[in-house]
Amino acid sequence: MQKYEKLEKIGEGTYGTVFKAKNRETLEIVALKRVRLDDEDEGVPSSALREICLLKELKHKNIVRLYDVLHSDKKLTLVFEHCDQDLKKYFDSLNGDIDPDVVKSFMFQLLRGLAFCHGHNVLHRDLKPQNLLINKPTMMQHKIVNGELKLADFGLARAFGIPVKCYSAEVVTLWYRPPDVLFGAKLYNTSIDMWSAGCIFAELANSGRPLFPGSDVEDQLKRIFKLLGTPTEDTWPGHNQLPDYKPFPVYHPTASIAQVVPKLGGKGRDLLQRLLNCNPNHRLSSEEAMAHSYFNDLPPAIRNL
Ligand code: Z3R
Repeated sequence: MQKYEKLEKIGEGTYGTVFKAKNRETLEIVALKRVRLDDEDEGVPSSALREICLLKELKHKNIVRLYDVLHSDKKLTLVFEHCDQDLKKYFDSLNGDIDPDVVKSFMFQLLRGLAFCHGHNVLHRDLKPQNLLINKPTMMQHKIVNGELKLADFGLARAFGIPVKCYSAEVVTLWYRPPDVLFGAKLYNTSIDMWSAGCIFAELANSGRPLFPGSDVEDQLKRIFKLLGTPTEDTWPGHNQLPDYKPFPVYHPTASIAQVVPKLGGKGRDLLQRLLNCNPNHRLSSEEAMAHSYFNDLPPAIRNL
């Protein structure tokens, strides 16, 4: 730890506080995340350590790099690439709307990061604006590089589990959780992240207004079904067999998703609808979503960013 000079606190994550820090030798700026586990006396489980060390190999421009894993005195500190801001702070700082081209650029980068991780069989399981990091536009090799977006905390959920409360006693948000998980599904696959990506897409399109800001599991599901319709045995066979299933009033899908994302055009709404499918088997994959016609006019500079 002497290797780093701790600077200011930059975030409160699910597992611990994040600090900006400087490598004393290279002067490189990094983000240090001290992971707090439920039972500090027990030390870090070896299974978790193995999982985390594998994440060091996950290298992609839309994934926050995990440079190092420091393990001593039963404590765990993760050394990450530093980024300018998280998407939550960006939303909070806005005074006006996000440009539709920025919505498209961020959404494409989010999907590309997901495609890379899913291609390596790594799920996120807790995607939310707080763990999407952005870099402000900069000049690179004489070109303006439009804000980059990177996914943080990939794979941590499998290593440590998702607690009900953050280490800081803050409640873990349900806003980005799909109905299958809310009904207690235990077998996860990549579709869990695709639902969250849909919720984040709508939030981007609405300049930071969350789509389903539920207060508890029941309220969360009610908000989802009021917009998309209550699932039936036809639309989602077997959903009523899930461990925490409970029946809901029969809501019919609202005439159009257009009312909730008025600034998104027809193609964007179609993509959103295909991500927000209650039946996990019918949700688009990240590769399919990247190939959607909404992205047809994405500038090559961003496609190749
Ligand atoms: C890795 C993991 C989590 C975080 C990382 C890197 N960087 C974070 S959170 C961050 C947050 C801000 S700046 C950098 S903030 O000032 O916008 N809260």
